[in-house]
Amino acid sequence: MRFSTLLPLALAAVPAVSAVGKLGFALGVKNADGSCKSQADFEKDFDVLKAHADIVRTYAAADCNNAEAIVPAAKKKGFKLVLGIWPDVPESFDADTKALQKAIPGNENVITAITVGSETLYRGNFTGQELLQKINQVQKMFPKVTVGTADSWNKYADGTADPLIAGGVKFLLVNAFAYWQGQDINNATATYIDDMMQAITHIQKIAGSNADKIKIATGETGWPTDGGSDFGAAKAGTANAKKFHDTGVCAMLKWGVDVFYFEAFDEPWKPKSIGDNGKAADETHWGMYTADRQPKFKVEC
Ligand SMILES: *[C@@H]1O[C@H](CO)[C@@H](O)[C@H](O)[C@H]1NC(C)=O
Ligand SMILES: CC(=O)N[C@H]1CO[C@H](CO)[C@@H](O)[C@@H]1O
Repeated sequence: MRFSTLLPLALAAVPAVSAVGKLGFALGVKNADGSCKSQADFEKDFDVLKAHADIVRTYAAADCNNAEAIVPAAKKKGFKLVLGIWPDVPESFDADTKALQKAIPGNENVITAITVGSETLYRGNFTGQELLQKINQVQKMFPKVTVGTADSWNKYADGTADPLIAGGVKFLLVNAFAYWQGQDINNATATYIDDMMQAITHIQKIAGSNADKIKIATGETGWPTDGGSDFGAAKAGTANAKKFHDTGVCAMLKWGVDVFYFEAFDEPWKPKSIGDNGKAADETHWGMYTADRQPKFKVEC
């Protein structure tokens, strides 16, 4: 019910960037055995993903030295990149900015943006003002590249990210997981759309007449497949992942919002993490594809 009443509102709120949104992927930088992906590995990834997309994002440029390997792979295969800096501690901030300073100059044509941080506001690691300073610092280093961040939808909706919007940041990725909100699959699309709506309408309100200059996209969304953990009413399973993709992700794309699907391939090397409910959660079954690049379900919009 809520879904259908939201439809016209959503259409009105979505910035008129393009008729149809573009799909992209969050892409891991390690092979199944935990070794670092080489340029050739990234090229194999792109050969599979090109059926759906021509853009991927990674998170911390120095992690596995991925910037150096992925930039030439993207150039060769016609992909665009969103590369990342992990600003939480000075060591990673420095290593990632150095990696980007090596990888980006001369290759700006394949770099859509740099993200400074992933959910740093959600983790309470920075205030909006502190994150804005980091973003501005990186923007000065890369004057030709768009610099922004990725954070959880509720940190945009509740005003925590307002200093970024008021401070002129032009690239804001919004992460929204109905799964981590413990939603039943049958309410997952409504929840995802509501999350994005809340984030987008708040960003547009704060941005005012500058709203159409800000690129807003889903930075991460997805659903774990067979072998994944359940989270409350949110049940892992390949059929549910397909359902979430084919309804939720497709609806968002249809409305003209770009979506980075989390994630492209399973990452079996990942350790179990402790979820908000204190239980160990499996994070190795979120891929649209298996680690050896086999499709798990028919992707249909
Ligand atoms: C279903 O999703 C909507 C939108 O997020 C939410 O308001 C509602 O509480 C959800 N229903 C349940 C049973 O959690
Ligand atoms: C600026 C700041 O608060 N940095 C902290 C971010 O979180 C890491 C741990 O994940 C801390 O070590 C940093 O001090």
